[in-house]
Amino acid sequence: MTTRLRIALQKKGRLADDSFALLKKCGLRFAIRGSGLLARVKNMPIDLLLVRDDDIPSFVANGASDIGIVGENVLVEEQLTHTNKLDAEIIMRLGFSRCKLCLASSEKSNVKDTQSLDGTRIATTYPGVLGRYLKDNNIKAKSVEMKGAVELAPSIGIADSICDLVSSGATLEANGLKAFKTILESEAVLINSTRTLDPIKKDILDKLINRIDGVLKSSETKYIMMNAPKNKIDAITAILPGSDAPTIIPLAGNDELVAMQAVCTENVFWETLEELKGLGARAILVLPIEKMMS
Ligand code: PRT
Ligand code: ZN
Repeated sequence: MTTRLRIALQKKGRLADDSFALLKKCGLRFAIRGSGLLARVKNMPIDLLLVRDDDIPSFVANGASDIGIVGENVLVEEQLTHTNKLDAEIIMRLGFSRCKLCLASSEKSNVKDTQSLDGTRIATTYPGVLGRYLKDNNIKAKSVEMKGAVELAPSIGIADSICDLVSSGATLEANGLKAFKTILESEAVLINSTRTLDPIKKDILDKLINRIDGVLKSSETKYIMMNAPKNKIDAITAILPGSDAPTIIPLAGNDELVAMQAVCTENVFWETLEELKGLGARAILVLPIEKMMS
């Protein structure tokens, strides 16, 4: 039987689509169908274990899965609330599903900042992270644990403030709440355990990590091309974000302009293009890079 690396992923929810998309960009071919718990990758010795996100850290810790993709918020919460130390750690940050765990209160509430939390009740689905924050900051507030709909707690009178995940802020606003403190910043992370991995699985994992690294780098990296005045080459080179020496190509029959091309490893914003134009660059093109390997 071939040795296969097992990756635990959220089956359905806010992390699922981006996790599947990342693996597909890494060249993994698979289909998610029906209610199955396992999906087989067709072109690599990898199986996907499709579960609820909260189970991912413990599945990785107890060996039911070799690695997993989960929100850092869930990883930290599971680490803080498990009775035994959970053997799961971050291998790589993945940059999607970014959110913040925030303290928030109603605009009419007496709780306006962290100094006014003593003696009050805070509703949350994150008792572990909230408990650690309160303890580290010596705040004497009571945590009211809920399983969901935390944003409704102040209006129904079961808490004075809440501690919940925020991404766009629309949910807080719709419930008349305002964030006054971020206690954790989170994004999707790739996790494994500290156990020694079977050498065959280790090879598969190393290959996957290299590909993920390539996908993440190429998503920010752009190829930029333009025509530029010869006397502005240095000034233009200086503002190209995260690029090495650009390629300079003469233009037939033109003594004043050259073609410049460069790989920019950081985001190229509109502001940069406006600056380039201000320096006399013309016909500026920014192209995506599909794959990278250094
Ligand atoms: O079923 P399962 O247990 O697998 O999923 P789940 O319902 O527990 O989690 P899910 O799918 O909602 O979220 C999975 C992960 O996505 C979270 O653990 C975070 O790491 C990440 N994430 C990113 C978010 C959000 N953004 C987010 N905005 N998770 C939840 N929210 C909720 C938040 O709790 C609040 O209710 O969205 C609301 C706020 O959103 P905004 O945009 O209005 O601020
Ligand atoms: Zn969950």
